[in-house]
Amino acid sequence: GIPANSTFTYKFKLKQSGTYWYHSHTGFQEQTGMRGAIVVEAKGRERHPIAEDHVILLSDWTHRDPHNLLKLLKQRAG
Ligand SMILES: [Cu+2]
Repeated sequence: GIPANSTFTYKFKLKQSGTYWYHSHTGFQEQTGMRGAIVVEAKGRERHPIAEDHVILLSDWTHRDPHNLLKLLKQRAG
């Protein structure tokens, strides 16, 4: 985990380019919005001078506390 109000720089070799998403696997951080998009551009590939990419990340959302929501999911058959 990364403490609040601090940073961590990940270093790893990229094997391919593309559009991906990141998200947390800690607690319910993903469910409460700790997620986003990462665009990895191919090294050395020329970009089209006019083309522009726009990433749209869609998600469902609830204002319920995720801990309470999980309890409901595991207790009610439906
Ligand atoms: Cu995951």
